[in-house]
Amino acid sequence: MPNLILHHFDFSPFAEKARLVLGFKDLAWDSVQIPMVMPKPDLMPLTGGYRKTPVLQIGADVYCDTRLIARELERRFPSPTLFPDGNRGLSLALSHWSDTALFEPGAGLSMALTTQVPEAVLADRREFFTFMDFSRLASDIPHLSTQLRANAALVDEQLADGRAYLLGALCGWADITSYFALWMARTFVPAAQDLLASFARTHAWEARMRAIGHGRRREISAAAALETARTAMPEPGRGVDGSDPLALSEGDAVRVTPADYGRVPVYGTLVTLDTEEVAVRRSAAEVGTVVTHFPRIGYRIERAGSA
Ligand SMILES: N[C@@H](CCC(=O)N[C@@H](CS)C(=O)NCC(=O)O)C(=O)O
Repeated sequence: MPNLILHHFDFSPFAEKARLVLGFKDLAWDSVQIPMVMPKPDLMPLTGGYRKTPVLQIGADVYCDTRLIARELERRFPSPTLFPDGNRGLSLALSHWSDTALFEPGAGLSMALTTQVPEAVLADRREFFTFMDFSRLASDIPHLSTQLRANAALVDEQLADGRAYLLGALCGWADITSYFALWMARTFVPAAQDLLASFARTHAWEARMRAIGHGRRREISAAAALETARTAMPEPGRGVDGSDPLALSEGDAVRVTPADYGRVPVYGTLVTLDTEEVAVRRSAAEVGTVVTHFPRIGYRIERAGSA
């Protein structure tokens, strides 16, 4: 199998999820640091326009969005499992809660209060994070603080019986996807230390999560990652589910667009469509032919005039 290449930047909270999965599975991986704002000229040939962080590249296959990155790493490296005790569906469903209810108030507070994020990044995110009302951010600090605290309290309640991890004795995706939002709050929101101070069990759990580490990481250049894509063949697609309500067929020209924020469409030829994933084949001079994969949940798929 080609090397795992994570396109990310160290400050990215969503990338922290992916790094922890790599650590949890004790994997060796290559790291490509990408810019925190557009333009991202070495990433676009791989993704076809998707700009969010992180992106996982395996040869000529490009996996966008942590929800799919987790599934794909689990498929290729099943042990140790991210879904212990038969909790796969529940764990994956929890991503939505952590990416919105737990993450968004912390993200709002970090935009309002951080001194660490450069002005160019703040300016970019004002346009990009369409789920935030920047005009009332300053006056919303108390409200956002309550939302962060009330959602973090759910983590603490879950740990109330003394269990080590959210779903029991074993760590998994439920922990990783919940932890990343608290990692962000603690990293970027100085007031988070006070806001979360009474959650002693959560604090101890966070230390266990930090101890997972990031696996075996090596820095490589973006040029090397593009070369890897250019010299690899994408994996065969899984085909199109005939009972899918969109009634699309393999080979159809489609566009795939995040349904939440950063709604940039990616155009390509459909190779996989099922309830887990949508994948399109595309070509670009820098990478040759690649397949770009997205999770099904949270993405809109439409027919396109041309691929
Ligand atoms: N649903 C995506 C969300 C990723 C996301 O919003 N990442 C942030 C960084 S933590 C981002 O893309 N920011 C804009 C950028 O990196 O250009 C996922 O789970 O990967």
